[in-house]
Amino acid sequence: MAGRKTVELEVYLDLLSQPCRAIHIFLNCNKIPHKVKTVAIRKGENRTPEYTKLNPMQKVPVMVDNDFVLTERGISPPSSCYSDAILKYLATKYDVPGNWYPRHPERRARVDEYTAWHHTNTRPHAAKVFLMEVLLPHMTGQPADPLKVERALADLSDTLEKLENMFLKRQPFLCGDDISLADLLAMCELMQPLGGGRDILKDRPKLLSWKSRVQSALGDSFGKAHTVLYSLRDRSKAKL
Ligand SMILES: N[C@@H](CCC(=O)N[C@@H](CS)C(=O)NCC(=O)O)C(=O)O
Repeated sequence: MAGRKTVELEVYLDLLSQPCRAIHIFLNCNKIPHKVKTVAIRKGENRTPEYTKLNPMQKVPVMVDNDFVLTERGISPPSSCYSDAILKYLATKYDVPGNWYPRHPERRARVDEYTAWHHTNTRPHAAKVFLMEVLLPHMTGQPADPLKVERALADLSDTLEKLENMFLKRQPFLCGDDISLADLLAMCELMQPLGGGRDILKDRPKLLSWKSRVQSALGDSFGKAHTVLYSLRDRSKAKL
């Protein structure tokens, strides 16, 4: 029928943003019909009057499901911000396999337990390495400060150890035997330093095996969402 709206779910994303990639992967992996509207942060598209009306916090991601607008409210890293509201909404509303965000109270609480921890650990610590090595040098034209990078890497290392020794101690995925929103959010964050050519998982066999389990559970959607980050990595390698 002419003019009939077929796609009602819209997401506003910049694939250089970690939580945006998590949403992109989740939607594609679960074949949820949606439309992507690209908001390029580097071009200031998150600060236009039109976008500010949609999300006064001027952040990505944003989801619009019919008339329901869900924005990610947060302050820039390294402060805490909350990137899981959209994913939890999508997993609850759409018919996706139960492993993503289990309905069983205890299993769901395990995912919530990780995502609460994520916002003050995995997210700010991995983001800070990217900030120091990629964003700040790009914005100021000055090289990264080695001391600040070293401090950021030490914080991140502490987080990686907790992921290995607590969350993955006796199970293949962060919250149990199958992939959940926790693994998706965590992996998208841990990929971010790669944009500066830094593979933070390369000397950590336990995390590398987890990464390959996560990647095979996500299939093509993982590579697709990371294409832009991979080109940034290739450009930064070319500079070294
Ligand atoms: N609460 C959000 C925060 C979103 C957020 O910090 N988005 C960043 C990209 S990852 C952003 O939009 N930054 C643009 C800016 O601060 O100008 C989340 O964790 O998803």
